[in-house]
Amino acid sequence: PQTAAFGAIDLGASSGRVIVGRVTPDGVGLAEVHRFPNRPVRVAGTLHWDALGLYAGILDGLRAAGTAAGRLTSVGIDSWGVDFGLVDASGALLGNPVHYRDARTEGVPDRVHATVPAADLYAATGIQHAAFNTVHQLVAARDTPQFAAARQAMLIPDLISFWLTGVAGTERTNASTTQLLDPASRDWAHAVTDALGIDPALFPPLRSPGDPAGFLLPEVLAETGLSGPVPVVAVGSHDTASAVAGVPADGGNFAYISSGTWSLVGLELDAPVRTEAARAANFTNELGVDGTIRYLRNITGLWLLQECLRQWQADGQDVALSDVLAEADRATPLRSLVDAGDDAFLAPGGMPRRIADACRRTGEPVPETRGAIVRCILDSLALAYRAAVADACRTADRTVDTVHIVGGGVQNELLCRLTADACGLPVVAGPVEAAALGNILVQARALGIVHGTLGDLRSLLRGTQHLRRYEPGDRRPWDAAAERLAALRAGVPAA
Ligand code: LFR
Repeated sequence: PQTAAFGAIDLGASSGRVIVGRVTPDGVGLAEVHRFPNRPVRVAGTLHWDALGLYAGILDGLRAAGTAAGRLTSVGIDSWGVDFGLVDASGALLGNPVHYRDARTEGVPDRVHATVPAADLYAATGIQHAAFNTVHQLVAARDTPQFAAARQAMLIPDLISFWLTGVAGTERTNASTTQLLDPASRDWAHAVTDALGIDPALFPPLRSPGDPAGFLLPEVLAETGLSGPVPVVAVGSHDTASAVAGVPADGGNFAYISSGTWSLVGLELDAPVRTEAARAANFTNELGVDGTIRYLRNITGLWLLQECLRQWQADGQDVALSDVLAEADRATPLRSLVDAGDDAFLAPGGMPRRIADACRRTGEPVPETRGAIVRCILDSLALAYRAAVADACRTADRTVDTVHIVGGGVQNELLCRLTADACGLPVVAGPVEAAALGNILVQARALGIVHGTLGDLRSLLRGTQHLRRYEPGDRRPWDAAAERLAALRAGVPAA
């Protein structure tokens, strides 16, 4: 059978990867050929992404991909959502893209809502309220000299694609995270852009997963040693869209957790749900591959754990992730709970102290040891997942029989087990590299190596990827804990 090698560029909040996927009509095998750190840089008071550093890592990765695979059939790019670079009339990047964790959007949502009330914004876009949404970042940026010089705004994967090919476009799954797109028409929400005075033509023309996105430029081929022509394919360029495409589900009754720095928890739907109940529950309707809707809630995911680890290491403790997970496994279950979705945990720095502060504020026992802190994080995350799955099912009028966990969090066995217990549902964990797999399968279909629906693509994953199943245990302690968490979120002191 025909084998083809596809390059997936997958940029995450803490690292970037270039992965080669070998695809046959029967399945897909992956090899990570290069991984590089993604280190946000604070300069002159603003937190930035190091766009050129990332691009250099991508070129190194493409070179390694060529060495590993000989030829690449095509390349696809996905990354986190919402952020963008401003580009001038000559195509030059104006400054480094600002990180969504930067404080520039503070107070901006109120200004936006004064023009377009939050309920109208939701009705038009279906996107959950978050200060970091592109709409708020654009309003925060638009009085700057940089913005005055800008002709285009390119979302991160589109910017990388532009640098690799010279062709500008805006891929729809990621465009949906701007909170400026209508998920039903899949075009810009003109009532919103008009009201806010944002010209949608600032974004290059829309394109969908599977659409051609140009060819690697001669200078890129020369830098990487790849032999051309190498087409670039628009994939689900929002990493979560590619990750959901990479969920190895069999049938439709599943919830998913895309578990990385963030946890994105929800359902795949055919049509957006923009009811008042959905808005109150802060569910988003992002676009997925093949016209699907990713109906999900953002939960501050392993960020809490990553930041604690970073703090302990900065404090000089010689400690690794596996150590703190073992300590957490031995710690008392469900002793201290926090609201893992609290905005108080969004910014970097001092995370162990902020978790202790949150417990103190709500009258929860203050966790004193590393094990207790990490247990608090994992128990709280599992409860947040349970609530998100339940709220998604309630507001979308659906039932599920399985929870799929994909992404780096799959490697956290304790969290997978706690999630099964908390949800009272079997968890299927894997694959770790769902985003790269979703990216690669969409390319492979565009190039005619595999065929069919999203369901057909997913069936290729079930045979070839390592999956682990966790059966739920006793649900009663979790029912009680969920009530306790709901009370502390509502500000009712613990009994
Ligand atoms: C995950 C993710 C989320 C998005 C957040 C910020 O990597 O893409 O889906 O809400 O990052 O862009």
